[in-house]
Amino acid sequence: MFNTLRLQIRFLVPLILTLTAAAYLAQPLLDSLTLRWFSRDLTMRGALVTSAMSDSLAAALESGGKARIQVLFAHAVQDERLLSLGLCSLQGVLLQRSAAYPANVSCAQAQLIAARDVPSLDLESGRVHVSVHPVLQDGAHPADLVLMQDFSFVDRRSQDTRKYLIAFMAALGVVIALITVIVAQLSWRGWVSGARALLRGEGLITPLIGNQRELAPLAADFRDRLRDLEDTYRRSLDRDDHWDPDRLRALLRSQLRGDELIVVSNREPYIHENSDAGVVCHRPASGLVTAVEPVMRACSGTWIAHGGGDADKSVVDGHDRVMVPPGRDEYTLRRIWLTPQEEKGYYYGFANEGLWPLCHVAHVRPVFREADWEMYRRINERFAEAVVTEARSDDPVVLVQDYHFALLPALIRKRLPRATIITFWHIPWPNPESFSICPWRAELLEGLLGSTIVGFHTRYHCKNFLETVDRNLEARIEHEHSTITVNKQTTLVESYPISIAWPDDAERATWPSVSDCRHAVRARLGLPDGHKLAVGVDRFDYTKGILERIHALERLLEKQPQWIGQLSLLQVAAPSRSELEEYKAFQLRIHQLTDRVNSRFDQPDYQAVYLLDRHHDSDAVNELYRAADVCVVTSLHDGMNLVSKEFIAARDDEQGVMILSRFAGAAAELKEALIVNPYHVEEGADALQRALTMPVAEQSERMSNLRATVRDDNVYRWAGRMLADAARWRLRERIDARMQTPSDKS
Ligand code: ADQ
Repeated sequence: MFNTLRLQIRFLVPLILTLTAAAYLAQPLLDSLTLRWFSRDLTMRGALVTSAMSDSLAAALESGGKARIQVLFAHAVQDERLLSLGLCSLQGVLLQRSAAYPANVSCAQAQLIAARDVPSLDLESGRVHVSVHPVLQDGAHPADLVLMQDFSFVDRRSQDTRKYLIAFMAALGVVIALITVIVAQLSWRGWVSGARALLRGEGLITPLIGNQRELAPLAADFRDRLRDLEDTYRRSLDRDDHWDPDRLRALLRSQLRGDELIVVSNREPYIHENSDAGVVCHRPASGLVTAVEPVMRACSGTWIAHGGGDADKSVVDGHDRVMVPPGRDEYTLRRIWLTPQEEKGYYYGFANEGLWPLCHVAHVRPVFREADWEMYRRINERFAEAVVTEARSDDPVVLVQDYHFALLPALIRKRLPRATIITFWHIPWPNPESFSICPWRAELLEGLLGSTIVGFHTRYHCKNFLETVDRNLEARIEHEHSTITVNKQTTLVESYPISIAWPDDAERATWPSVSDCRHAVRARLGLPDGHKLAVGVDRFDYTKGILERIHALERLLEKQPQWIGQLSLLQVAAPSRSELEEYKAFQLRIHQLTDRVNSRFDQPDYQAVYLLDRHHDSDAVNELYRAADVCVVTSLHDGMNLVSKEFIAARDDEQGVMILSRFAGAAAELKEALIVNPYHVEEGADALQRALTMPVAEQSERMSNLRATVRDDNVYRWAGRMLADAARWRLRERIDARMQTPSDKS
């Protein structure tokens, strides 16, 4: 308001001054013009007076009646504007003059003055107009009449005109200025609302211009160009080089300006459990935790998760919070408590008997129960409340993790409309046909579309998601920009391949050497150092292809019996979801298969398969990777698979071969691995043979390329790309909010 006023004053004052100056400059021109007009009038008047007097004057001249002429003159000058008269002979002799006629103005002088453009003469009494007219009668011209009329009124009028002109010009200036300002204001408002509408994507340019429909393609084009620029910028960032914790922190500070980070996941990053030695804390076997924990340590903030450890309650404060990692206190863990019944419905039931098999093509039927769905909704609500409680501002950055919280983004959006919500789906997204099995598919999609960004590991999963939304909701989908708009809420759907934190020099310095690891692992199994080991590290889950892996080993031992007694598969399987029948049956089946294969290739001090179905700490897992000749990942379907990346990071000796399922998201990045179809047992056996016989030089070549990929595409890049996209989105929303008028907001 104040700015507008200042703008108007700045515009108004110079305009008025300019017009006043123009009035001053125009005055002389106007004076000379009006002088000529008046002069012409007086000359004409003089001609009329002369014409009226001509007969009488001619008669008086003829009769020599000077007195008669005087009477005529006296009679004529009774008109106050006619000051004096003089009668001149044709020879220029002043024959008669009225009383006021100046004696020093001869007939010749009068003729000269009368011949001027403006025939005026300044006398003591004032300015007079001089005109000379022939006295005519019956074609004869006996004399000339000199008339002197009052001309002083011209000066008076000129002064008046000047006053009025200046006042008029000043008033005109004010009027023009006001009109201009009003028009400018209206145009500006029109432009602003047009721009606002453009940003909102409504295609309106300006009410002043009017025809919205004609301008809509132009507005859409403008928006597209903006998005293209943004996409190009994003891609240029993707090619960017090194990402580490410092860079991630810097990005948070610079682009999100210290905005707070809240992570929500079902699995907690640290579990406190009672043991004989008291309360112990350990990290769960979870790809999500492996990836997100280093990000959280870099950024700090709050991680909200289910407190599942039997000693979890004993270490939290009055607000169910505990600082972690233990002893380093880098971020807050806020625990949510679930009853066994809630866990059964929400976690085991809807999430793991419904959504997990729904999203993985592993030929296990999803089970959807109404009661599980109700519990899933209720627990999503509970976590939404916790997000609101933990948020210190009304626009936090919330990272929602995984399929346990499909409803959470919309629930948070309802409570914190300005929050930036990034939802990352760690598992595959199925095609629309598979997804349509779910009775609550629309609700799940609507829930997810409360997010600012929905992230998947691969473009393929993004494509499936876009198609699923297209099939199930009334939504505007822009495939070229990968966005979905439902009820004015736009969500970016993007692929962010997850990864691990690349170990730094300090961490690597603590690792035992590869030969020590080889020796230690083999010694524990009673095997010689030269014994070949293929290693599998997984949660004990039917999607991980453990069965297919053992079949491939069995086939190899059939085809290449020289390996019997020389080669074993060491499979570590962290117990997972063992409460579920499907998992129990699967785990039992793997034990039975292991027993069968082991008895088939039985030899003293030798097992073809060593199955260690227990949790290992991260050092133990790293030791296994370094001890392995081959790492086998044969997932039937996997969002990414971090075991493959961990194995590569562990092999700083650049030895060891990676066998990787083509159905794991990681296969798109780890091209130098031996890529296999896990369902094809023969192919699996051949890949094992190839890996075991691969020359050292080839191993080194492949491994160094794999290492470069995982080092560059590390988890800080994963988080950095998402947060940078979120930051751009926030900026756009802030600009949009600034453009909103109160009526827009209401
Ligand atoms: P997960 O299905 O858990 O992850 P994955 O990515 O392989 O699968 O991660 C497993 C993690 O658990 C690894 O860090 C591994 O070291 C650890 N682990 C496995 N067995 C263990 C054991 N016995 N003892 C200790 N630790 C063990 C989900 C998706 C994946 C996706 C991740 C991350 O299913 O596709 O890669 O999230 O997004």
